[in-house]
Amino acid sequence: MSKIFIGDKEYFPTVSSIPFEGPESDNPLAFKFYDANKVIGGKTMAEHLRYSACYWHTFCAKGGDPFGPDTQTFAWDQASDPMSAARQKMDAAFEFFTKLGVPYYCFHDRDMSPEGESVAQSEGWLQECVGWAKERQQETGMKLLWGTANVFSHARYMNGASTNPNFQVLAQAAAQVKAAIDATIELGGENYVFWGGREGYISLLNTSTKQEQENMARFLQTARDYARKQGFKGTFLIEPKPMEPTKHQYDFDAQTVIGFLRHNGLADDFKLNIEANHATLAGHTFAHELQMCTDAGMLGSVDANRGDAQNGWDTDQFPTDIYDAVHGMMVLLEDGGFKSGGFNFDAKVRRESVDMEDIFAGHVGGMDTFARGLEIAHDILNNSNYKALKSERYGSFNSGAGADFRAGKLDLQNLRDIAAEQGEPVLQSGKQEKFENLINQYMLK
Ligand code: XUL
Ligand code: CO
Repeated sequence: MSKIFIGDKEYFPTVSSIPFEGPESDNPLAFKFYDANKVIGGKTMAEHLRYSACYWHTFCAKGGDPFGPDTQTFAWDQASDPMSAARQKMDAAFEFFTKLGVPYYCFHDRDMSPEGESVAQSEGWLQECVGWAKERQQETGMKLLWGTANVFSHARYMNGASTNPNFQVLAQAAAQVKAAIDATIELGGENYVFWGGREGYISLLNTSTKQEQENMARFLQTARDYARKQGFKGTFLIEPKPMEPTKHQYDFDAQTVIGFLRHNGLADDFKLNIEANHATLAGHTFAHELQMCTDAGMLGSVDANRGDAQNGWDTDQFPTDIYDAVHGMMVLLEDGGFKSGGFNFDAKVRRESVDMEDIFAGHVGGMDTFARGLEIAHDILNNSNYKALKSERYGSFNSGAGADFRAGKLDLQNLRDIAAEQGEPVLQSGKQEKFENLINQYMLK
């Protein structure tokens, strides 16, 4: 087995580069469907899917839950001081990315670099880590899909960051966002993400929701203006989530966020980062949230994961549901695919998955799921009569009075007169069962 390691130690010695071996392979650490160079509809799988691994779940979270402490032990956490640990963690991370064969990664400031005792110390440490990351990106060819700031874990953010009732806390969040934007620019990041974290409320009794949302908009405008002035050309992304950690998050779902961005003059710079588990927490499907974004021309990127069908919190499991992947890929392909975004695995192995190899297995499964989803969705859209069936439902708008209505040529009196003249419309079947059967036919053939 050829050694791949960054720095002076190999952190995953039992795992080599993950090969593509095809669906007949029994090797759990081989791709069955993700063949990076396979061309589907003029683009390689790698170009379509733009896979990314995340720093936080993969190298920071260690299986702790509200009922018990960590179950997983990481070699890089044994270092004697926080900056040595950060450096070792980065070596492990880049070894992992390289062996897995993902082209992108994502991070929060505090995933990569520890919190200092002052704003200046935190900034200095982050800059040092960014310097190492830049070297490692050059060495491995890895690229940054997006950067972000963790303005939700520290105690000061318990009442929110940009929506905190205390201006001093908002300023602390701004300092972190500024440093994280600088880091993202330095590392050539293609996007910058804002996830609402604790931007929401627990009790309406003590909360001025109007002021908090105005402050959030002003904060985002200020961050955007700073980044653009510094030369950031990438896309800003908002990641909707309906609840958790606050009872009610302001960025509830895609349609809420799209309205907020348009209302606040942010729609030209911001798009959305859709997370599958957040979609289901909002009572939607993953495909619905993607569709709302593409309808608005605002689909930016995807946090790929899944929830648990029986419980109502953010379990961040690796995506394995092929049906969901097919539906999601159909929406994405109909929109022409990713522009600046990609599939970032915002997913973690289970608390009980304590072998170091398990993080490879989780990503391999997720990458295979969307690769197969891509193939099936492409087949449905290009070789079945799916699109024709769907557009037939709207055929009455293609000519005559229907087309005149679409063009804004009819007033309410005209519509009334048409209704009176035509009489009761013939019932037109929605044919849902035929649509569902068609998807299954292409999935199972
Ligand atoms: C939290 C979540 C975050 C964001 C980045 O639910 O998804 O990890 O993706 O802050
Ligand atoms: Co996420």
